[in-house]
Amino acid sequence: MDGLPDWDRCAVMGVVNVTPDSFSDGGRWFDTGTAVKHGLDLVAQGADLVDVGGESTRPGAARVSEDEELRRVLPVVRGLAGEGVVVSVDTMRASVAARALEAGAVLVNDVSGGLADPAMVPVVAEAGVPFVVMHWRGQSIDMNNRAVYTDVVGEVISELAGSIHRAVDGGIDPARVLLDPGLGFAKRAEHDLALVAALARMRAELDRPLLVAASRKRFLGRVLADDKATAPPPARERDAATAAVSALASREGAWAVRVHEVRASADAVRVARAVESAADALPDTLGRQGKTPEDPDSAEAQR
Ligand code: PMM
Repeated sequence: MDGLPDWDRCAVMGVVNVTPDSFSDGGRWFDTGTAVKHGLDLVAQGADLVDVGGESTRPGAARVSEDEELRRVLPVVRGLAGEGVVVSVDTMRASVAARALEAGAVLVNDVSGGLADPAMVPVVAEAGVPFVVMHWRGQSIDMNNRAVYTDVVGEVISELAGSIHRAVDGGIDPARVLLDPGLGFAKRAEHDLALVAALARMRAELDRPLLVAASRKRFLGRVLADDKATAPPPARERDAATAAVSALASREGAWAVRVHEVRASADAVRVARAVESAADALPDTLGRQGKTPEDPDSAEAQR
């Protein structure tokens, strides 16, 4: 991705939520010092970049004020960037994105894909930084009411295509647009699973790098609960399931996974990369590595 280091595998984006109320880690990294230390710990555990956010987007969450979001995010971005960390800012506000970029962030992650704030696309275009466009159907306060689809994969692809258009029309270099299916945002568990199953199609049809953010989300709780009568495990007991999605996403060619617990996903993407290299080296009857000696058309067989 233009403007970022070149990772030769799926990257791992560690999450630092400077919020009192995020669904899985709200309140844990709420003061600047703790948040910066946590970001550095995530890098030590294998994160390639760190996503800093100051506003919870869990279902039902109300917005925080701009001043409060700035107060939470800026010192943490500054602290991490000052230590050489590749920082992205998770915000729907253009003003917060602009100030975070000044403070050292190098990527803007907007869960609304530019829809929440009309000033966002111009700010990102002017800064010339990579922009994550997530599939989004409206603010978290009532997003669950919008989890209605007849063909979730087709609709998410076409709505994301609309967001790409708006971003590019607004001056953002298409080479700097990243896409995210928005797992858990106006989606039920079956929608999230269908989207994870369709990552390759999404990549093929939209032809942009994908960020996959399954970390600790409800659909994983639902899968682990096994049946509807069993309570899902709490968010912090969904990290192994998250790492499983990281391996799958990596195998489907995702650009990055966004996770709260980094170590397991850092291992997962490295294993997926090693398997991919091994697959590339296999003689392949379809001819990916040239024809095998047994192939009647091969030079060997014709001798
Ligand atoms: N999910 C959350 C926050 N930011 N950003 C992107 N690009 N994709 C997501 O799915 C996403 C996000 C939800 O809250 P969390 O920070 O606790 O994961």
